Amino acid sequence: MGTAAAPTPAETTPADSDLVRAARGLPVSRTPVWFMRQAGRSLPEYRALRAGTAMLQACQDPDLVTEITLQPVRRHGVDAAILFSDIVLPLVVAGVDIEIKPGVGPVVASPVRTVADVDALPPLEPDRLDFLATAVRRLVAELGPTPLIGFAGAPFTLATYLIEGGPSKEHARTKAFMYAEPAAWQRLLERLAVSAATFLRVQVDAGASVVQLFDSWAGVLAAPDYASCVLPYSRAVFDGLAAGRAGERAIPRIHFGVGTGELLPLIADAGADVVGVDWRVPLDEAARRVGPGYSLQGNLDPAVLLADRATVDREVTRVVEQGRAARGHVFNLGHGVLPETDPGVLTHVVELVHELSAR
Ligand code: 1CP
Repeated sequence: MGTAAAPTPAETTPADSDLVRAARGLPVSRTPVWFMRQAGRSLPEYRALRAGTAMLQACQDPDLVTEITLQPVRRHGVDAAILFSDIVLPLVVAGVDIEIKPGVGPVVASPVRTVADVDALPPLEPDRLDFLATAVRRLVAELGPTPLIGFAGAPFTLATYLIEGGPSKEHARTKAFMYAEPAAWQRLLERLAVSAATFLRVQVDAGASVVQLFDSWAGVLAAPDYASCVLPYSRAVFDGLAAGRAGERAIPRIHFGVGTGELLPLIADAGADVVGVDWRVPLDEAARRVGPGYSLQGNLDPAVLLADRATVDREVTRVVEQGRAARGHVFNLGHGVLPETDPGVLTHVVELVHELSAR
C-alpha cells in the first residue's frame, strides 16, 4: 500500500474514485462495490423501460443506454456504472446477423464453421459507433464523480458464440475448431481482438474511466491451451488500448472469466490491473495465485443473494475480509446478478460493504 491518503468521496473525480484507486492498488476510503449485470432484469424500472424494444435495439439507442445504465447507480449507490450494452454488439454493428433471444441469449444466424466463414466476417468500422460515443459522453456528464466502466467481450468468448451459433455448455465445436483449424482460429481471434479494441477505444476516448474485458467462458480451457490459443489475442486487445494518445495515463483494466481458478496467473499476465474471480476460489487464495502485482474483483456467489439475510451478511463479510489479502479489492459478485434477485438485497450489500470497509 502507498502512503497517499484517500480523498473523501465528496471531493473525488472519476480518475480519483475508490474504484480506480483500488484497481491501481492505492488506498481507498471504502472498498468500492458494483455488480456485474447490475442493470437489467432484476430491476422493475429496467423491465418497464425495455418493454417493446429488442435488446440489441436498446443497446444502440443513446437515450435508453444512458437511462438503463444510470438506474442501478441511483437505486443502489454503487461505486461504478457499467455501460449498458452486450458483448455481441460490435459484431452486430459490423453487420453479423445476431439476435438476442429472450431467455436464451445471443443466437447467430450463420455460425462460423470454415475458413471461408472467418474471411467473410465484416470488419467493425469505427464510424458506425457514433451512438456509443454519444451515450458514453452523456453518461460521463450525468455521473459526475462516479466512474463509468466500459467493456468488451474477449476474442475467445465471442468466438464461442460465433462458432456454436448460440449459448453452449461444453463449447465442444469451438474447441474442435481451435484444435483442428489453427490458422483459421488465429485469423478469427485476431479479427475479434481488433474489433474489441475498436469498441473499447471509442468508450475510453468518450470518457470511460475503467475497462473490463469479459472472457466469461475461458474457464473451459486447460491452462496450456489458454496460454497458446487465447491469451495472445486478449493481450492484443489490451495492447491496442495502451497505444493511445501520447502522455495518456493507462486506464485501469479488469479481466474477468468464470471457472478460471487454474488460469488466474495467465488472466493477470494478459495485461490486467484487476483480475476477476468467480466464487470458486476464495480471494486470499486468488491473491496468492496472481501475486502482489494485481488487484482482485469478486467473488460473492450470486446465489447467496437469494438466501436469508444472516447468510448474505456472513458471506459478504467473509469476502470483504479475504479481499484484504489482495493489493486492492473491488467488491463484486463471482458472475452476474441473477434475474430473480431482490433489488433490496443488492442495495443492502452496497451499504454493508461500505460499512465494513470504511476507515
Ligand atoms: O432482454 C434482456 O434483458 C436480455 C438480457 C441481457 C442483458 C440485460 C443480455 C442478453 N445482455 C444484457 C446486458 C449485458 N450483457 C451487460 C450490461 C451491463 C451490466 O452488467 O449491467 C453486460 C456487461 C453484458 C455482457 C455479456 N453478454 C456477457 C459477459 C458477461 C457474463 O455474463 O458473463 C455475456 C456472456 C453475454 C452474452 C449474453 N447476452 C445476453 C445473455 C442472456 C447472454 C448469456 C448467454 C449465455 O449463457 O451464453
